Amino acid sequence: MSRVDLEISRRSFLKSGFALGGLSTLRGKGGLSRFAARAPWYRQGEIKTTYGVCDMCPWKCGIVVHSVGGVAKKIDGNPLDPKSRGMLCARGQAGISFAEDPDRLRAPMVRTGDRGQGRFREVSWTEALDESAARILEIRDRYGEESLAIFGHTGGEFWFTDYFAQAWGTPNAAKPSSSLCLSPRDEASILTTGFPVGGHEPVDWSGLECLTLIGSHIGEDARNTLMQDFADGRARGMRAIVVDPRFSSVAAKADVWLPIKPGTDTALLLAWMNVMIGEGLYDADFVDSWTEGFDRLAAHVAEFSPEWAGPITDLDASQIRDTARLMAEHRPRSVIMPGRHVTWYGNDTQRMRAVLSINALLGAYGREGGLYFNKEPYIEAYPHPPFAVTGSSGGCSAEPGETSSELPLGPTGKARADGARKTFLRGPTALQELIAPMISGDPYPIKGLIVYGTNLLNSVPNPERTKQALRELDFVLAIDVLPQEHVAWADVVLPEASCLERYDELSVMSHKTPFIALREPAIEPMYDTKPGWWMARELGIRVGLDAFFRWESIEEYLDKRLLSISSSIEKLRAAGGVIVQQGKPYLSDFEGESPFPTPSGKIELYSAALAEAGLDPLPVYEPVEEPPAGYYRLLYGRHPVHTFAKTQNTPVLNELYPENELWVNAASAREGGWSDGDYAWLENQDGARSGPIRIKATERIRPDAVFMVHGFGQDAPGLRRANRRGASDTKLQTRYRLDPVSGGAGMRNNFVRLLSEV
Ligand SMILES: Nc1nc2c(c(=O)[nH]1)N[C@H]1C(S)=C(S)[C@@H](COP(=O)(O)OP(=O)(O)OC[C@H]3O[C@@H](n4cnc5c(=O)[nH]c(N)nc54)[C@H](O)[C@@H]3O)O[C@H]1N2
Ligand SMILES: Nc1nc2c(c(=O)[nH]1)N[C@H]1C(S)=C(S)[C@@H](COP(=O)(O)OP(=O)(O)OC[C@H]3O[C@@H](n4cnc5c(=O)[nH]c(N)nc54)[C@H](O)[C@@H]3O)O[C@H]1N2
Ligand code: SF4
Ligand SMILES: [Mo]
Repeated sequence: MSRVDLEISRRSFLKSGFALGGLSTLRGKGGLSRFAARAPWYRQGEIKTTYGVCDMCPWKCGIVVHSVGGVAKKIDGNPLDPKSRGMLCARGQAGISFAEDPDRLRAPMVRTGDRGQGRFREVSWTEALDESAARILEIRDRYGEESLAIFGHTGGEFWFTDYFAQAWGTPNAAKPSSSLCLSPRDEASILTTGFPVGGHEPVDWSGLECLTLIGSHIGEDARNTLMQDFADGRARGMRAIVVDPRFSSVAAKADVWLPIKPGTDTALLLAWMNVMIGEGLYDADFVDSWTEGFDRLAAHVAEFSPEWAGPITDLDASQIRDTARLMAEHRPRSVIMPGRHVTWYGNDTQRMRAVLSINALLGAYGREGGLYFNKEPYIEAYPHPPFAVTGSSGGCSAEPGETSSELPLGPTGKARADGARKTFLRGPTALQELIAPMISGDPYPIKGLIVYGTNLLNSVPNPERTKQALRELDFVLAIDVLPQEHVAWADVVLPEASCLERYDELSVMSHKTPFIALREPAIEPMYDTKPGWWMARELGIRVGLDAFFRWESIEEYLDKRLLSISSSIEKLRAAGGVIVQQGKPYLSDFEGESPFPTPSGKIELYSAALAEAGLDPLPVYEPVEEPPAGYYRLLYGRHPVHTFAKTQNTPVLNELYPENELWVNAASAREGGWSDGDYAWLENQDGARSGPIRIKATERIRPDAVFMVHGFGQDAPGLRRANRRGASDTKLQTRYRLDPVSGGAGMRNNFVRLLSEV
């Protein structure tokens, strides 16, 4: 942290301490905390209960927040919420610690040093917003609306990436949760079944008899609902098959673990189909009624026997055959869970098509204990003039009614700059593909960037290229709660109030039981922070978009929307924070109508759309590049108490897991002369380095790969607990392979070696 920054934070720290009744300063001296220790929080005054939606990860569990005297004290799961069902994961419980992080951004700031130096001066909201508006108008006048890119994720992304972007007229709005996460899965699903998988993976857990996971690690991927569902399923005797190069937490709890060679899953999936079809184990009635192209698929997989796949996947042919039989034995109450983070090797849409085809062979779609049909809740949007741009930035929470594959045109007639038309077939705007145009100006210049709740230098591969883009841009606006690495590169920084301190857009969730949930403030915004909806509106009005921001207050906005379902904020509160609607989950609910909105009205095992585009109409196994001698493939994933790169500095979560480790196969570690607990530096195939990171020598990973938890190794001095702890997977991902169907960035094509010093 520079001297200037320290100066500022000390000043605002004292100011805010007094604003909170001196709480934080007294706590530091042990004054109030000694007193408070005697009375438990629930006896310290009147308890105020408010409803909310957890923002500690993108899963959006419903919460109930209890506060006393304007201070949040405890967060519980909302028992009426279909996602939390009264429970939360560790990160959800830590929401208060996240909000009370003393390193939070505290006031609007304008840059005084060079980009990247992190030198700012505090300014008023009026000055920060006037400056931002003037700069983006300047860009529009010189280059057009399209020249402003807007990235967003996390909580209030709707206000910027969806609403502001479409009103303003830029098709270059993107979410990391699309092309760096789930777009191959959802594009595969749209091609195959006509609809995306959707935000909540539609596994009908209550009657499921056999679950297969392909590299999805429930438990480390700590999505609350999934952990509950998996535990309940196992208690009922549900069988579980886990395919993962690593003995993950869920592999440890499964019936079968297949330690597959990384990057070969499509070969395994083809062999499973070969067995199911060859041995007549598939659901012939379902396939006859609801699929198209079965004969072509059958002919295609005929040569891909378990004996063919065995040496490719490094699995036994007999294990491949046995697991195919186990899956089929339980059909239709047997599914391969469509994963979530599926941008792995660049051929990901094809792998996902193979997964979905197996679910069709098992007859699982629309069947009890299989895969239900998600339904969108009914509610109207707040009335607004027609958008200048329609179409979607995609991600987990695209606005109702949008299809993720439109190619929107800006008001000046230009299409998205992410190369959708020439590089890949479909998919929402690919965030990482907007970086190159910022540097090259091709196909047209992108000169401005708004980054809302996106961890630009930790979530997007090749961060050195992103820094180059940040140097080239005319204007960068960062809206965040923490002084993350990329914030140091912004011209203007707007500090947001945390999710416990603000109203937000309603959470409108497609689900088996569609539902709508309220996020309301439990406490006042801390320091000089403001909610995202307020910032979007103030900026909108300043750039001439007043017609889109007619609402006088957020309460009026929410009440107007809720009125379309005969509700209101007051009624929603009285109902316990959640309104649950009727779903249409099973085939029988469609009374003979097709639930599959594909051109054929059926599940398209053979994709005519892919064939027409010159791409493989049936899934094909393509070998991936092998690590060079002396290098390991770099795998990465989650830790149960952290979310991406945003919680490493959260006091209670930092205490639980302060730095990541590198999983190295015990025998390979020994051969390399490394012991458990040693620290190593990592260097990738292009010479990029990160670390030092502690070695975890373990039998739980194959010898050809290493694994680390994503989100560590940050270079952000303002995050005093997280700065420079552990190693960064992102810094070692200097390259990715673009998925030609979805625009997803396959990130597991990077290799590392271990160095004892640098
Ligand atoms: N190397 C690597 N890259 C990855 C992944 C990986 O595993 N490894 N995972 C990928 C996946 S699956 C996804 S979904 C994406 C996730 O990508 P991101 O969403 O970019 O990841 P986070 O690190 O959670 O970043 C959230 C940002 O929002 C800020 N923030 C938190 N709360 C608020 C708030 O209330 N308001 C505002 N304005 N900001 C807030 C945080 O400080 C942080 O800067 O990353 C993808 N990229
Ligand atoms: N605690 C926590 N939970 C989270 C999140 C978080 O940040 N923290 N983020 C949420 C989000 S947005 C997402 S997208 C999900 C992501 O959660 P998942 O979809 O479960 O994550 P992945 O990163 O795809 O899965 C990683 C697993 O894939 C394995 N793997 C690596 N290579 C291969 C391969 O070639 N083949 C196979 N079969 N397996 C392989 C790794 O060993 C690892 O166990 O997690 C969600 N849940
Ligand atoms: S899974 Fe955990 S962190 Fe994510 S929304 Fe639910 S409680 Fe919050
Ligand atoms: Mo994700």
